[in-house]
Amino acid sequence: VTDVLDGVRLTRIDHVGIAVTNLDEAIERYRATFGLAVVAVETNPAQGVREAMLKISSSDVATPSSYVQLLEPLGPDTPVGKFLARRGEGIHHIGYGVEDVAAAMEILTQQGIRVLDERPRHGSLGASIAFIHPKDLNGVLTELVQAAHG
Ligand code: V0V
Ligand code: CO
Repeated sequence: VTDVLDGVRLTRIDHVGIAVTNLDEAIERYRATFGLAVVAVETNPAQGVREAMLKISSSDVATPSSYVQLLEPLGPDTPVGKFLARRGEGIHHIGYGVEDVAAAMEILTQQGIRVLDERPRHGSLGASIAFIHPKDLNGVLTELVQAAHG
């Protein structure tokens, strides 16, 4: 259980989002370098991306996996398209796990943190997600991830 004074409880690092210019080449690079398995490649028009989730498997079965998320923009006037034009390829956001993304959004809004979404959005692998403005978290675009199936 969380409350406003304690803030939002983060459960884990779900994924690191990396902006890339060519998704297929980036997938091959990360596969060849780390042997990561591609568990999903999805187009998300609402977020303006085609993205791949590459699984970092934990050796401890009790620990949930985390992911590298490779993000290719669908066009220049999208969050990742603007980021690439401004900064080039690199870390775009970090996604933290939360138990209840809607509850988390409410707590953060009450704290005066700018939540960029009015309601949870569809994320990869069936997750519910919401973004927090980078200027309110020390320059880091931050995503809250409520995974599918709890
Ligand atoms: C922009 N800025 C960033 C940033 N993007 N700072 C850190 N990390 C980023 N990724 C800074 C930028 O340098 C400017 O700072 C300022 O914010 C305004 O930038 P802008 O280019 O004018 O961009 P805005 O304001 O139009 O949009 C920035 C925000 C936007 C963050 C509001 O990108 C957004 O709503 N992002 C959330 C959605 C998203 O990113 N979706 C793609 C991932 P200065 O120069 O003024 O100091 S989708 C995903 O992860 C999914 C589907 C999933 O995980 O399942
Ligand atoms: Co993400």
